[in-house]
Amino acid sequence: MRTTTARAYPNIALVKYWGKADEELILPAAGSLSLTLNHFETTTTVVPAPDAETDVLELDGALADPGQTDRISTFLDHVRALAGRDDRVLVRSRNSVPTGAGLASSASGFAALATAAAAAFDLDLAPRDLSRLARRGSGSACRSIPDGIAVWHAGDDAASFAETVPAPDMRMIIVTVNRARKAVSSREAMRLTAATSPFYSGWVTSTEDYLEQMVAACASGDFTRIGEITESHALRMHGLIQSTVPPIRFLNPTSHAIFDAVAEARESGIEAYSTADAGPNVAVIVRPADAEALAEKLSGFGDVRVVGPGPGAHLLTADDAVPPADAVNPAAGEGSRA
Ligand code: 2P0
Repeated sequence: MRTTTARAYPNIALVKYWGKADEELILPAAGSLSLTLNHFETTTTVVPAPDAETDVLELDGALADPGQTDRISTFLDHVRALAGRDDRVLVRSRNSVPTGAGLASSASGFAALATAAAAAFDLDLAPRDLSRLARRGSGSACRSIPDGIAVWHAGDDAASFAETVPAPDMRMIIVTVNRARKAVSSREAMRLTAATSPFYSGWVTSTEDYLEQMVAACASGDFTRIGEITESHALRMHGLIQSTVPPIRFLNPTSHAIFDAVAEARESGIEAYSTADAGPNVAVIVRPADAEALAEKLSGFGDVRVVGPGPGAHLLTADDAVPPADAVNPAAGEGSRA
């Protein structure tokens, strides 16, 4: 075993994942397609701790709470099973935005952890197998393993991985409306949707249809069709989520105002389309040449940032290792070596 460091970026889906076919294996009910960003990264160092009895997680310079540590420990059990080893590890992870603050993402977190942990345990995984491993941490994490625009296939455990697909260059404008931690997790909200929405089966079949159209639109470089599907599918997802019992609403009035402003921009000749995940923040896809002008128009709604297609998860050198919590904050590491 060795100490390793990896970096991964969040992804935003243009065809959304919302619902599982298998909770244990984290298999999606339908495929999805996303753009991996080149900002908001997570960097994670895995340090072998052969004498420790439990895994330890340091998150953003402080010891993580037991719930977060249990979740990564369960994930690390999959890595240990693949490696045929029982070693515990110390995980140091740092997000470029605070965890739980709207944009910090389980996708970048588990993609970075999967990449660092696989290398720490000397696993030599093919890209698709690394994507399958990341999926076990959080479904959307499998899409942050490959570069750029990635499709995550529905299917059984062997078939359900993400891979890059050809697509035209584009930019995404992230409009951060609210940085608060969301009231309901995606995982819980997905479960409630499958259990209570009368529209769920229609959602699954129509997602498969849209994904097929989206892959074709990406291959032919048809930005207009990519955008139409993106915005329509996002609104369908939010309609579906609002149809749960009890209802869940992630979009707020500012989110709706941004969708309206983007529609107005389209009327005035800037072709752009909106999407939003399980929260009020809005992501807008736009052609590269129009990105700065549209970002300026949207700047009144919140923090705006223009991002582009980013790299898949990758290993870094020892120079990039995340420092120990007690080096960042002397009080935070107390107890971590008990
Ligand atoms: C997506 N989301 O496709 C959708 C759209 C949020 C809204 O994937 O239970 O954190 O860990 O597999 O990956 C968020 O779900 O859920 C998500 P788990 P995950 O990006």
